[in-house]
Amino acid sequence: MKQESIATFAARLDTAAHTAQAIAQFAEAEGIGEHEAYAIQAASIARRLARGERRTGVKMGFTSRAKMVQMGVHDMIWGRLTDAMAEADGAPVSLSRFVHPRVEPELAFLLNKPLPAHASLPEALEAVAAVAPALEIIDSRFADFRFTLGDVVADNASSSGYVIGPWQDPRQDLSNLGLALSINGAIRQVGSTAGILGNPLRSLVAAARLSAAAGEPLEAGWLVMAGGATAAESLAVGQHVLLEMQGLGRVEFTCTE
Ligand code: OOG
Ligand code: MG
Repeated sequence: MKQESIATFAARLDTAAHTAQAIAQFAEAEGIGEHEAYAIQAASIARRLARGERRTGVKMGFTSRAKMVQMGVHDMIWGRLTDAMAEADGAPVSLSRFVHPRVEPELAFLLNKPLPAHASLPEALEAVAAVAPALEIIDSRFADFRFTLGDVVADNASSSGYVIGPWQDPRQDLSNLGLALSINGAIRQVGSTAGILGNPLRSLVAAARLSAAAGEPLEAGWLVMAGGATAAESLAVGQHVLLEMQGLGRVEFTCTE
């Protein structure tokens, strides 16, 4: 695929995100493979950085069976996070910047040193300064929230927003923490961090490998979002969203216009 077409698709996705206007899927029709899709993702994030956004880390996608089944995609993917996606814990989140937002329960890692490609599980834990319960707001730029693997990779793995709860000591067993996602006081999803690759630390190891392979090894100060532990829930104005995670506390936000 020509550099020119990569730039064209990157601009199309970036504009769709910027204006909250859905676009049609294109990866299958254009014969876009995984490698080209990641090139489009990189180019669309480069446009955001050129507008002054700052890189804050990496998100993992499809690290749980629940997410793969919900979206019909069966490969692990990753995307790039920027500071413009951050929303404050407990604060109102305006839904006006999204097309059709959804929320999912995640775990976030904060790194205190770089993490090279071939880190072991204990080495990965060594690089973690803190962990937090987290909510990811995903928003596909594709109509009806439907996409192929190539589309969703190009679309930065539907990255759109993230809310990080209170940071906690990572030196505890993170492999099977119960969690409940409630909307307006009603529990909508229950699960466990075990749903994330059997242990969310495996997602961090995978993030280190994939990000380094793209020439961007994980950096000190970066966040890594481990991926949704359960299926995602649709968001609407007026909703209060709460995630409670065993031993790690809670994180929440309210949806406004
Ligand atoms: C793609 C993003 C997947 C996760 O945590 O699995 C993801 C999507 O579902 O739109 O963020
Ligand atoms: Mg996610």
